[in-house]
Amino acid sequence: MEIRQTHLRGAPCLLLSTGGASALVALHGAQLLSWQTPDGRERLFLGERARLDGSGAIRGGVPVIFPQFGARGALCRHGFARLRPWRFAGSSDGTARFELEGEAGSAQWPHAFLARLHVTLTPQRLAIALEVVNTGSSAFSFSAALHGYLRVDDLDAASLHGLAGLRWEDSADSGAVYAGSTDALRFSGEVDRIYADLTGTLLLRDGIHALRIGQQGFADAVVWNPGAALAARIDDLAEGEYRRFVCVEAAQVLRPVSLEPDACWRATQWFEPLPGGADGA
Ligand code: TA6
Repeated sequence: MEIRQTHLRGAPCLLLSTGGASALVALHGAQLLSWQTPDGRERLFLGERARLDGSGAIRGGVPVIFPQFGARGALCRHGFARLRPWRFAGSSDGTARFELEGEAGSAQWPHAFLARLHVTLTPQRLAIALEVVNTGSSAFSFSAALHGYLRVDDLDAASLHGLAGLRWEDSADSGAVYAGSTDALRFSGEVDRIYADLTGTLLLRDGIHALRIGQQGFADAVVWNPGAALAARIDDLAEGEYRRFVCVEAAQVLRPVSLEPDACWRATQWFEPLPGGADGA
C-alpha cells in the first residue's frame, strides 16, 4: 500500500492507495473522507459544506465516535474523538494506524486512554478497527461507533437488508423499543435506529450497486438518514444532500464497555462491494 501526505480543502490528510483502490483519511478525527474502489466509484459521502478547517465535526466520511454516543452522557455530542487531531502512527501489511491519547485528570474526560484506528485497504475491501486501551489505574466505561456515511446515488432506490428479527430502539421516536424488525429497511423519511445484537452481515443495495457490511466486536448497528425536514435544519448539509447517503454505523451503544486498567477493547467494521452489484447479492 502506498501512503502519501496530501490536503483536502486545506485539511491535512493521508492518501492510501493499493491496486486501484484509495482511501483518504483526515488527521482531524482520523476520519476517512473518501474511499474509491478500483471501478472508480466513490463509496463514501462527504458534504459540500463539510467543515474541514478543524473547527468542528466533519459531516461525512466515517467519523469516529468515542467515548460517548450522541447525547447519552455529559460530554459533547458523539464525544470528542472526532474533534481532535490524531497522529499517524505508521503502516504495515496494508494497514495504516492512527492514535489519540488522553491523560488522567484531563478536564474534558478524566481517564487515561490510548485509542488506535487501523485502516486496512485492499482492492476488494475496506476494514476499520477501533482499539481502546485503558492506560490509567482505574476502570472507565465508554461507548463508541464508526459513523459511516455511505454514498448512495438515490435514496429512493436504497434499501438495507440483514436486520430481520432484531430488536431496535427508535431515536426518532423518543427511544421507543420495537421487537422483530422486518428485513428490508427503506428510507422515506427520518430514520434513526439502534439495532441490538447484530450478528450477521448487512447488505446496502443502491440501484444496481450493493455493498456488504460486516462487524465484529461491535454489538449494535445504527442506521441514520435525516429525511427532508430534519436535513433542512442541518446547516452543514447542502440542499438535497440527504438523498446521497445512508449512515450504517457499527456501534457499541446500548451496553457501554467497561474497561479495566491495562485492558484493551477492539472492534471492527468492514465493507465489500459485491462484484456483480445488487444482482450478485
Ligand atoms: O448516529 C445517528 C445520530 O446520532 C443521529 O441521531 C444524528 O443526529 C446523527 O447521529 C448525526 O449527528 P451529528 O452530531 O453528527 O449531527
